[in-house]
Amino acid sequence: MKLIIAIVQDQDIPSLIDDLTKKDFRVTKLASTGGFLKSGNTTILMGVEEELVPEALKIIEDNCQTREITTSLLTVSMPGDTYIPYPLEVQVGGATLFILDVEEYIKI
Ligand code: 2BA
Repeated sequence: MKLIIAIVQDQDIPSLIDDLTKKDFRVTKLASTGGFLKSGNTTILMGVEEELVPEALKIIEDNCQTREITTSLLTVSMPGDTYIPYPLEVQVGGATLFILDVEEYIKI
């Protein structure tokens, strides 16, 4: 078995969870926050049999879009201790995935 950890944009979650559960994948959804943008995203945990990993990845790929986000994280220092926000454009997503081997899967 593999553990898929997927970090996904919040907007993509409703359709993604629907499609995964329709195909009988089990999913746990966690609220998370990106370190760079400091805004909310969603982390999903999925225990998946190895032969089903490609199917799970395809569903994730089909539901998770890449988006351009404009943020004003950066500030430019001006004379006289003034800081003005400087727009920064970053590309977020589709999804960031970690796929780990599961040593044991126990339900009690
Ligand atoms: P954030 O950390 O909020 O990052 C949002 C987006 O900002 C990233 O999109 C990337 O395009 C950009 N970004 C991140 N760090 C940057 C930096 N030091 N300089 C310039 N741009 C930077 P994604 O790569 O699609 O990542 C989306 C979210 O996935 C991240 O949100 C973070 O929560 C998670 N993530 C991505 N890579 C990760 C990793 N190696 N480990 C843990 N979490 C990760």
